[in-house]
Amino acid sequence: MECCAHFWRYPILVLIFYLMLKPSGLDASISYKPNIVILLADDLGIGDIGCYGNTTVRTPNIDRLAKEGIKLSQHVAAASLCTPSRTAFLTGRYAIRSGMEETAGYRVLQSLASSGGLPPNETTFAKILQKQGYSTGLIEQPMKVERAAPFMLKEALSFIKRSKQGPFLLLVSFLHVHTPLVTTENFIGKSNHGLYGDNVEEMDWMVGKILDTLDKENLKNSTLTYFTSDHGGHLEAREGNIQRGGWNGIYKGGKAMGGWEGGIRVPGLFRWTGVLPEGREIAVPTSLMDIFSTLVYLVGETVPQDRVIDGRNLMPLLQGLVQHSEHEFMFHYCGIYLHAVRWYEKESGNVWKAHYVSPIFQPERSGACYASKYCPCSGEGVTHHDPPLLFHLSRDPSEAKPLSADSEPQFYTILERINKAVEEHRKTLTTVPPQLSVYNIIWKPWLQPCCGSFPFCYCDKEKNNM
Ligand SMILES: *[C@@H]1O[C@H](CO)[C@@H](O)[C@H](O)[C@H]1NC(C)=O
Ligand SMILES: *[C@@H]1O[C@H](CO)[C@@H](O)[C@H](O)[C@H]1NC(C)=O
Ligand SMILES: *[C@@H]1O[C@H](CO)[C@@H](O)[C@H](O)[C@H]1NC(C)=O
Ligand SMILES: [Ca+2]
Repeated sequence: MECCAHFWRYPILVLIFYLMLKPSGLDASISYKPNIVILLADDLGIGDIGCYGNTTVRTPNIDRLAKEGIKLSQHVAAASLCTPSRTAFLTGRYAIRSGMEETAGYRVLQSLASSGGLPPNETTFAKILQKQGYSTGLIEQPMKVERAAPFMLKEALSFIKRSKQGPFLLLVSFLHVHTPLVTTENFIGKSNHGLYGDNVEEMDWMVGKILDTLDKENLKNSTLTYFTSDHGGHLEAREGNIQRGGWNGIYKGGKAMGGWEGGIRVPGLFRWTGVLPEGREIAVPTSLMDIFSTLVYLVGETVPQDRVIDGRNLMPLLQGLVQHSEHEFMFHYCGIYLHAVRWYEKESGNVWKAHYVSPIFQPERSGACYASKYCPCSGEGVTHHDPPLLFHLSRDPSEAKPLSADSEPQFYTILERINKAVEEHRKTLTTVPPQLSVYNIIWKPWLQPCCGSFPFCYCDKEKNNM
């Protein structure tokens, strides 16, 4: 099977995957190329973190990144599910462009485990950085293995020490805080929020160890450190009445919902001492896809010109050289269905969001799909809105009060502008072979194929074992 570059393919139980490449550009002066450390949480809610307003979960180390760097407060995942979000993150492109979004159809898959993958003609930032002489380490936590966290941490720290002459790219893909919440004894029962809180606090401890090592090795000023989550917390992850998924703070909805803010607004912290300001918050819309363009810029490369890249270089914004992000519109997909669109109106600073489709909560008004564990993207489980539900996101971040032509004089003008952007966006989409598909017209994300390795990450069908 033609699948992802071998960089991303390895058996589930292989703990660590290192790719050490010799610098290829002979004359490349690498002294100014920063090391990159990416800390990627799984299913973490934005409301679980101290520096994003949580007062009872203790995350002093993640908070330290905010204190010593930049906190993005409107950082948005390209999708509210693992695979499409991580695909977009790696490639700087909406997953629909690479066929890595769910499609609905009756097709029976021959083998779930091998039916799809990141097409080899997609370019990840890891590939580009390798070409620029970066040592690359991807460290993933194996599933459900006790003592996995300390082992994984040890590998991350030894990678840093081994690669400190630089430049290096370290991507730590936490299993935290996805169920089943494998947590070492030291942290069990220590938080105020049960096993979920324990798991968040354990991850924070791991982040702290990594930051301490960077400091100790004198790499703090030469390393760009980035912390984020692949999407929002999973509201429906419950065992009886016990919450096992994350908290999305003031934001409505969560994981697997295409448009609601809770599924896509995630923490975004950047630290690069001496280069980026410290303790600053940036509230304009930014995307997880931006890391692609940012890293490509930092290594002195240009992004691929033969395809649409949706991410934007964040450096000018992070350094405070500009006030606006380059994202005028963001498209919020649920599978292949466009559910909502965000419009950042730069002149006024207003952020609007129009929902064309939204999931039907069950029970009604519960804020999630507790009956089915995941909200669907299409079919009978969704409502189509005509006119779309429009929110003034900057004034109403909880998406509580939909606007109308009475309450918002510009109502139709705003919708017209957004509709036009959708039209233009659709023109940029090409037909690509679908990489993911399901055997039922009803979207079932837990059936999505996975090979257990990044960006396929942890599979929700594993939950059956709990
Ligand atoms: C903090 O996070 C926990 C765990 O997700 C959650 O239950 C709690 O409501 C949050 N507290 C605040 C103030 O956001
Ligand atoms: C790191 O940068 C900070 C801020 O610019 C500076 O005060 C400090 O001396 C630098 N440390 C090293 C080891 O270069
Ligand atoms: C990759 O190949 C597929 C199949 O031939 C094609 O549809 C797609 O446009 C290609 N993508 C890029 C980025 O070249
Ligand atoms: Ca996830």
